[in-house]
Amino acid sequence: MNKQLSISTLSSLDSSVSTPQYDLENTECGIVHIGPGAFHRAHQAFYTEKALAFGGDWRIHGVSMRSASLKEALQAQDNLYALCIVDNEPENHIIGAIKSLSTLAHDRDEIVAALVNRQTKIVTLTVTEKGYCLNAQGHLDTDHPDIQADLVNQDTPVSAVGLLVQALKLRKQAGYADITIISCDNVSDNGKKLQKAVTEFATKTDTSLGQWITDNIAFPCTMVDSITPATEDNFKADVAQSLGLVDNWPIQRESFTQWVIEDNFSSDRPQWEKVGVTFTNDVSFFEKAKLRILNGTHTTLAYVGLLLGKETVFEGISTPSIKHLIETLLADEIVPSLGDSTSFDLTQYAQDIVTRYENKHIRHLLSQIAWDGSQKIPFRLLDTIRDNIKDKRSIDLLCAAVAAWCLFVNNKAKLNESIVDPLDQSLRSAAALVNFNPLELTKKLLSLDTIFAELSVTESFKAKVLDKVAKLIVIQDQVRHDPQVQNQLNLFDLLQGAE
Ligand code: CS2
Repeated sequence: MNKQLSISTLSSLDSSVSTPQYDLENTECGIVHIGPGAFHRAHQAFYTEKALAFGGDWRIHGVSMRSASLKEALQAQDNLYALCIVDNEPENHIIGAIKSLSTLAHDRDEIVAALVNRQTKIVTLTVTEKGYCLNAQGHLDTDHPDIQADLVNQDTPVSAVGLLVQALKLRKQAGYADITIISCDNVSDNGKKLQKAVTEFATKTDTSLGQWITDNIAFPCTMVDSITPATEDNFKADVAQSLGLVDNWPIQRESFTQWVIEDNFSSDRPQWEKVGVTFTNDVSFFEKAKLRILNGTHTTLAYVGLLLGKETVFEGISTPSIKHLIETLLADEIVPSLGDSTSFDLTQYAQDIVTRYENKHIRHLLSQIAWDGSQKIPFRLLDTIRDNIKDKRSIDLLCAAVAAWCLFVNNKAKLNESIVDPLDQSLRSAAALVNFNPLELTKKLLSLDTIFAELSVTESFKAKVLDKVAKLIVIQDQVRHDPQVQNQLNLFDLLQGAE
């Protein structure tokens, strides 16, 4: 039986495994991270791990807003975990950056103390799109049940926004700011939107607090990128065999990783620039390109691929008709929406992303990417559609992706399967109300201004999505009848064309 990964068993690891290059016992926390999921542990924690070798008390106190599972899993191993780079040249890293873990439901006082601690200089967040409680206009959604609860119970917030405001209020009372709050989620203008949500919430409770936050706290925008699939049981077994130690929750990711941060801090920070992080005055082009080219095609692959019975990104991109659809979507609709760039070869960037999808070592489930569609589609597809309508470019395949989401919702509802999405109940209720008629459901979904904003009353857009739903229903039925037919399908031709 293998021993457990821990500080005391690190010395048993093969020399090819990288281990913490700083004093684990005596390096304190300088960062609080909210939402320590797989992506944080594969990306920001990786960069911070490497930056810790250059000194400073920059270990991380992780705060889980909902589940205690990570804290329970890692407490047996000194919060160490393996990060496995699964690519043509695999690497194994033991990450020690996370020093402590708390769960809001059980450790609230500990969490607030960490956020108010003068030594805490950075708060980073990966709470996913839904964690910001934003409305379709990018402002705080004051109708959100968590926000409504937190405005009443300001000392026991359940939202990340409410928790941040509580901490900043206490720091203001203590007489110091000296902290930078960094969103690391796939949200356009993520730092600006987080700042808006936090200051709008604070101002509702105390105008002077809202102004103090505006004047003293930096919310830099970022672009984050590394494909990080969820950990499955067979991967854990592989890691145990490879390391010779048991890791209760190892993480895997591709070798490609990128972190671009706006150089706007109201505190000191780790020496991230020494380990590959890009600092710039304007993140917007990096972020827009990545959100649209990678995340836009990821979401398209997820819903179109699932309709055709695919399970992973690799399977989807390996299907000629799907790859042709993705490449045409990029060339004709997404890349042109970004305009010309003198410093960025967008065509090459897009090709590189398709190549990343063809990484046979990565088992990235389409069902995972399909989570939270109502929260992702606005950033990944709708902003591109808006630009293309304005500039009179095609939106055919973008509308096909929206249509595939509508059909996905109907399929899940019809099977009475829950949808991982904050709107699960209302989406499935809407489908039931129209007796699971996909075209009727699509009309209902497109009328949701909380998702589609002004597109919910843009008739040309809605007509095109309905046309694509009708075409996808035919394709889905053909594939269900004869799975082999998909290799003869030319999705692009089938989906193109006026409604
Ligand atoms: C994916 C992202 O699950 C998803 O929605 O599109 O997590 C994607 O893997 C990352 O943004 C890649 O950087």
